[in-house]
Amino acid sequence: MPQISFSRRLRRTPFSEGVEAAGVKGYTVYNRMLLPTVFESVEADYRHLKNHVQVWDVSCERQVELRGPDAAKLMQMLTPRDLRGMLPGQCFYVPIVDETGGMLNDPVAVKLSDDRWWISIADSDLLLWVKGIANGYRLDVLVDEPDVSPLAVQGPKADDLMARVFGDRVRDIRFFKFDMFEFEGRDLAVARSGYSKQGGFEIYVEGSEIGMPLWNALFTAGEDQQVRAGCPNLIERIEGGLLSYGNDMTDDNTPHECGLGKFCNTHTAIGCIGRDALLRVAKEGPVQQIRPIAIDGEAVLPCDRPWPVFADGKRVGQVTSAAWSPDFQSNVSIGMIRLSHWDAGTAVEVETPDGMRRATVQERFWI
Ligand code: THG
Repeated sequence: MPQISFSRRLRRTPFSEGVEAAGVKGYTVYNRMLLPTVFESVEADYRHLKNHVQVWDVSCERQVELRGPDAAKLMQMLTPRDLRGMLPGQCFYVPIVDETGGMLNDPVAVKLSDDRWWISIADSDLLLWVKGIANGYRLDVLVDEPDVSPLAVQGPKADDLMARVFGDRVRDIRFFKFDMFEFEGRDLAVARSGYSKQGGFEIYVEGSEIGMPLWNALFTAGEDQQVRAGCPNLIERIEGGLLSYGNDMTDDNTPHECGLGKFCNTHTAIGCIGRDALLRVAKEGPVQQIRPIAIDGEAVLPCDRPWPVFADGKRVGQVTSAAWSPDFQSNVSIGMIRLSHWDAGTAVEVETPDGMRRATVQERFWI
């Protein structure tokens, strides 16, 4: 296979030295930055994540910082989720939509204070959209990308490892909340969140200089817990129904098509730029939606382009993420399926690169 060439445009991270020393075997590019995808093997990494604890370099989850008197107003313009009840110390998963109601990103919003927010973005150039809105509407707010790199600690032993480095107070952090913790004289936001269903934390590492010291502190503290370097795991995130922007949805999809209607309060999200468009489409309801799909047969190949889904010879959707699940002894996948065929139990066929496979729409994701 050809290799990807490295250059200044493909950004390294404050933890890249540690990631390489740990023997990273594969990367993807995310927000123009390196994101590890494999250490031992995707299956071995999966097993270790479910049994132990991993440290993930998710620096590529870049922050768009909003700072100033209009920060909260700008944040609400970006999303149909009603943010009025959101308090400092909370994180919200927020669909971001354009003027047509199309998804531009699905980040985690972090409210530091009324006039300071971080938007922890998925893989799209949200900074440009946000700067455009702030300037076009002449808002009193600064928008930039700070030197903040998230480091995730995920897995069943995450609480015990984090308590050794930051103290027992980390155990008190509730899901999608954060608190401040000191490391080498810096105050860092530590949230109970992360792109897995195994539980854990995300440390918003402010200041690249403390990246490797923190990385090393976690590995030293976790030696007897079998801590390893890891990364978002393809199998585990499909089992858990965690969506990947650019893969499972794009700006052609509304939040409702993505199953993110529960994160929309379009009627009360006054100021949201996509509000009128979403009110119109939400009235009819979506005609296609994200579904878990079990694909029969042997382990599928990697899904690097949408796989058409058919029923009775007619196209009824596509699969955009797929992997063999050792725990469920089946291929697990995420697809976008038309209304006529999205009911649980519906039999469909998926055109994979090594042939047509029988498949079944599932009632819910696996974990
Ligand atoms: N953490 C942070 N930033 C991120 C991600 C993250 N930016 C990129 C990407 N991941 C954004 N996408 C997601 C997708 C799913 C979730 C978070 C970010 C997620 N969803 C939970 C679920 O679906 O079970 C819970 C959502 C909720 O109940 O509020 O965690 O992972 N910092």
